[in-house]
Amino acid sequence: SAQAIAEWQHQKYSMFIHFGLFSLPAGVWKNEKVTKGYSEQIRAHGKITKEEFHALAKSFNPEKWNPDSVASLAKQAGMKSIVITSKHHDGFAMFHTKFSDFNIVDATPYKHDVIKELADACRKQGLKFGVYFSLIDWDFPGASPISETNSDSIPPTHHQFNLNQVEELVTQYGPLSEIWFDMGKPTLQQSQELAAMVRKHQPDCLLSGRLWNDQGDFAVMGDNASPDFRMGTLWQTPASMFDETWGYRSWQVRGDAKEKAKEKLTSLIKVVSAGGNYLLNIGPMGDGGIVPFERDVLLTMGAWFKQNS
Ligand code: JFZ
Repeated sequence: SAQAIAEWQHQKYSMFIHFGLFSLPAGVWKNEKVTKGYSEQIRAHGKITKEEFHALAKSFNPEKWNPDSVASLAKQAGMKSIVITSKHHDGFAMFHTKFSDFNIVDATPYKHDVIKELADACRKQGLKFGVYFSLIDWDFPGASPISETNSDSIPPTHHQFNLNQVEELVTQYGPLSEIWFDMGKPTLQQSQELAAMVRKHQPDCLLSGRLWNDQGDFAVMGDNASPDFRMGTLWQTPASMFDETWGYRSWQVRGDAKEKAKEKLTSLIKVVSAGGNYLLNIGPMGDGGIVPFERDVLLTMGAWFKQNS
């Protein structure tokens, strides 16, 4: 609806969260830094077998994760919504799906439905809520071993699985402001079926352009990029704190939080003044805690808004 579009555009500044089973190895596998690729993709770049990766779930117990304080951090930072990874390329679901046991409730000692609890916390605090959902899943033959582009086609059984999980997400987690579909190479029909599934249940949920085949509602720029011309469409810039990774990486060199806040404010202003939405990422640690550096960056930005609004 026109109102949903206006509300989405009005968000301007939101929190992106890359949190998943990948947060636990945090860019290290068998005592070696995995320097290739983003840390949320360590399953592929670290050449971790399916058995090894699935076994990690038994030690995933992010007890420092606190959805209420994450939501209030977003508010203090001046953000209007949160978009979190419900399932990344590694196939681990951060919600209680009944279509695979490889999920946070059934496979870990933690047992909380992270998506449900964050959705509730956002609603309580007046924030919009959306989810990232990867169209590729390295548990499916055809997508694994990883291709260099992550743009593999999606076999019919995997597509049905995606449809099933998307249906869970749009029926069990309250109103979603957006679904951030990502990667893979669906056919036109597959993209249409995914869009139809969402619209049947949630006509006001906006879909990212990475649903492909022109079925999305908003265009997604490259990491930290903004267009040099006025776009004729809704658009968003996802921004990582560090160019090297979105998911937590224990050995990341972080530098000075004030300098980082200045850099991110500069690109936020560029994006928002050109009509885009700015989605700034954080990567919580394997114990669920927020990286202190990232918290400092967000609070510094929030303080700047208060002073300058
Ligand atoms: C994708 C994912 O593969 C990645 O792990 C992360 O989740 C990121 C937000 O999205 O990676 C991309 C895809 C496209 C671009 C950049 C990163 N791009 O077009 O610049």
